[in-house]
Amino acid sequence: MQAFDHPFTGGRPDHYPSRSSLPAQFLPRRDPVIYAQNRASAPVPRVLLERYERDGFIVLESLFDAAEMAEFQREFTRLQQVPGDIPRETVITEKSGRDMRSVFAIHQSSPVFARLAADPRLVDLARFLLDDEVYIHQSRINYKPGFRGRDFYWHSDFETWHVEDGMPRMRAVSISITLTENRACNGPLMLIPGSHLKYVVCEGTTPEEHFRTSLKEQEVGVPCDRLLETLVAERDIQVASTSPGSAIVFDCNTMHGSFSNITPHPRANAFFVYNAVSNSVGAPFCERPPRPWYIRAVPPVTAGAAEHRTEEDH
Ligand code: 6CS
Ligand code: FE
Repeated sequence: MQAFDHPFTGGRPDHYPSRSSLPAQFLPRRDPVIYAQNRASAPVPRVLLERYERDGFIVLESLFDAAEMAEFQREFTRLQQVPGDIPRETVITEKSGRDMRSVFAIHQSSPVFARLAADPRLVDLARFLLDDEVYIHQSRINYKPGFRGRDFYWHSDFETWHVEDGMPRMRAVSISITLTENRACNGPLMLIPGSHLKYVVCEGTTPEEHFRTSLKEQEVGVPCDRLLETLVAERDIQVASTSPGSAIVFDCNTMHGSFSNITPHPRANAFFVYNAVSNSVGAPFCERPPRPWYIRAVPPVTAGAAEHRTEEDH
């Protein structure tokens, strides 16, 4: 399929058009899943690499020990208790009221989570998978409190990061660290294996300041029922239920979601999104301004990225 040329991209090719004039459909993935050339140097066993390439995600059980987890949980509790410590705009509450839903840019608000974001167990894996230097495109804690933690409807992160943040290609990976028990009952991450290999074109258009609603309840940039049914019919949903201190590593385009938490057991996960520097975000692939700094980090200024951004930002 030829790249799509929107009237507003100034001739910049869009290889993954969505929320445009195209009807809902699958487009083929045009990018590798694992970019590394030499798999012998992988920081995880080959069997996990093969599973990641096939499924679009892997779970690394007990990556962090109890002492490390205790520190992360203390820090998360602190972040909730002293809102003054973190910029107010980074706290997203549930649609229904005051309950905290997410806190963004935790790698910038918290020295503890800044250290976690830079931990070699995460960064070395991201660098390997993306075969590039990486930067944090986005970090957050999704805190699905007991009784009232609401769902995250099915979506591909890449579809949003491409359309709204200007991420050119599928060369980013999310690593989610479980801060609490992720049980089958309290709204764990659900993923559709193999979904990362297809790009789900979504209908509709991006509303103004979409992030003010999408981070509470996403209704635009989500797959239609027909395409979701097709993905699930090919390979059924898998639930990432796991203990605290595990890492769920998933490709930027893997379809995922999670249901509401009506149990007394909170489900809190920290997410770090590593983007390849060569895939630095540029102008959005929609007619809206870039999203704010705490959702879409400004990429590092390096020679390559600067040239890349200049070209992109025409
Ligand atoms: O819009 C975003 O970037 C956020 N939305 C979701 C549902 N997942 C990725 C990210 O946190
Ligand atoms: Fe997501």
